[in-house]
Amino acid sequence: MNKSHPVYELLQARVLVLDGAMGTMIQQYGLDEQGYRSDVFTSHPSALKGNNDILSISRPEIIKEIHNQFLEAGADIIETNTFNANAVSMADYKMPHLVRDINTAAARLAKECTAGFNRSDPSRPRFVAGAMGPTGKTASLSPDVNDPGFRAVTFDQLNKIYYEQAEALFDGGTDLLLVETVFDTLNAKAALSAINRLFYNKQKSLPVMLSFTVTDASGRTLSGQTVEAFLYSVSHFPLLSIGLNCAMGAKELSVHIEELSHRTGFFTSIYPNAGLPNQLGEYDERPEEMAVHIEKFLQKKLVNIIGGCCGTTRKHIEIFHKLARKAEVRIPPVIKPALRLSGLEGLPVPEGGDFINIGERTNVSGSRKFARLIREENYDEALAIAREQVENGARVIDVNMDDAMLDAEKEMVIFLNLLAAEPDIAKVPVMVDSSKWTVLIAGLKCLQGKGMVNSISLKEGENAFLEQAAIIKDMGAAVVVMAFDEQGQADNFERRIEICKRAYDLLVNKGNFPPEDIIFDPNILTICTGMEEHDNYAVDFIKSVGWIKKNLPYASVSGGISNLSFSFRGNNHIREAMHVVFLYHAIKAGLNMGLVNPGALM
Ligand code: THG
Repeated sequence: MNKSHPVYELLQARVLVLDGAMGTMIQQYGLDEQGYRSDVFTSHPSALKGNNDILSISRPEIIKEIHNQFLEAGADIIETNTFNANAVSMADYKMPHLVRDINTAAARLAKECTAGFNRSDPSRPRFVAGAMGPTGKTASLSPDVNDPGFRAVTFDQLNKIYYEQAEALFDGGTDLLLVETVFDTLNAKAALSAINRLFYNKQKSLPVMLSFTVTDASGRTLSGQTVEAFLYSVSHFPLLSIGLNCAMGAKELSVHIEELSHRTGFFTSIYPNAGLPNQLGEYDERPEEMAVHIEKFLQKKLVNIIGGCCGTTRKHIEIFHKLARKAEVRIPPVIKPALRLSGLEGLPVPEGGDFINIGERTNVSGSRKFARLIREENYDEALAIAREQVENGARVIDVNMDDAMLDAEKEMVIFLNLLAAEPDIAKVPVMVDSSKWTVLIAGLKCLQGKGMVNSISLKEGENAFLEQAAIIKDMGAAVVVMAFDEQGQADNFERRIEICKRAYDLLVNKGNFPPEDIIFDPNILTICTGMEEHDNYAVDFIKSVGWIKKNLPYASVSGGISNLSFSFRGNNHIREAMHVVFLYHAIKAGLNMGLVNPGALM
């Protein structure tokens, strides 16, 4: 990430002001159908009234006038008029083919306006943020209550349309990108992945702002995540800022911005609606009323960027500008690196914290019952197994569909999409388990939370390993690394630590992979097989756990506990007793997660 951009330095010195609502300002012009079309879209086949984004082409003088008003009011950052300028939203107006033109036109207009102000007052640089809205579709929710596994849009489709929009904004010359009004985190993850690829392809990156919206008083997103869970889901991307916009008014957002501000090391932003909607669905909180709340955020040093969303006008921004000028700056806290997972809720895994049980039973090769239910497409009962695990204390669930009789990729997607619709299960993070790379990726594309990939290894060499890690990081997941290399599986202490050390150094130093997102699995192998060379497997595993915790900072260690006792299949009493003794020692040595049958743990 290009931290040398001047906006980073500026944010360390003072609070910046974002502009107000484009939509509300456009409304004041009272445009009719002809007003939207102007003489540019005279024969377009569908109605264009309400298509605000098209005005950057058909009525550029209006858009410039609005930008200039906000700049005069004191905005440091103005947003391009491109909230809906993506192929999904533009399809409603039969103009997805114009996405590129709309975005480049909007970026240029906004840049012309800031350039004017920057020339006349070079002491105060003004920036253009390329606005990218949420699209009208959600990747992690079904629009059809009778078909909870259905999705109107996929991660890949969103990734593609966001890439198109981001590239046009980039080419149009915006200074920043702003992914905003996020109501489904999976949409946001698709956008961030597209932006990551764009910056790679252009060999140049811009600062990226991210702003999400909570739709109920408890502070959840539309797709059900808490503020904490949302933050964990998107923190893999080196954001300029993260914040809240739209939704309820400033007053209602206060507890949520406070939580976000304390949890994140990024700069923070807030640009609420002008209060709660009135009976007509309009936002009419007056500037002085709204300013009371914004001023409190500034006094508590919760935010670095303030502005307005629906219903806010030039007058609001004028007052915010006055408040920002005298405000003390928020210094983002230093957040200690730690694994932080999420489903609908956050699961922090701090150093020295609780042992995390991972439910092993939603695995077609680990449970005959689950395998049968999936083969019979009895997904309700298959979900009941997941639910039971969570009720029995699983903090994460492992999902594995690897079976010769199944299309693992298809089943993974069906099951994870159905699971997302069950809040009592989806509250926990998911570990996507497969020996096939395509299945792992298909699974990640269904997760709005921060999950784990289970697993990758050095089996196919360093290049394949680093390539896979880069993709996993881009998708915002943590990764389980098995102690396996080109020579095979590590089965003694020396081989275990040799491979884990090598994998760690590669990931951290060469792959720039966050060490806290690595979970080592040094192979829990079966003891009591009757072969003497297997007798020391458990002890060697435990020794290697201690070594990893001591020598590979911030990495977690996990393992499949039930593997230990395969020799006693059918004799669950013995098996569970072995597991509990093994865990007693392994946890002491630093094992902080493990795949278990949560219902059976003594
Ligand atoms: N490391 C990592 N992932 C893993 C493993 C590991 N994933 C799979 C496996 N190992 C962990 N999961 C299980 C799940 C179930 C069982 C063992 C490990 C198990 N099942 C009973 C059996 O086979 O006897 C099934 C009984 C039944 O059908 O109900 O023991 O090590 N990273």
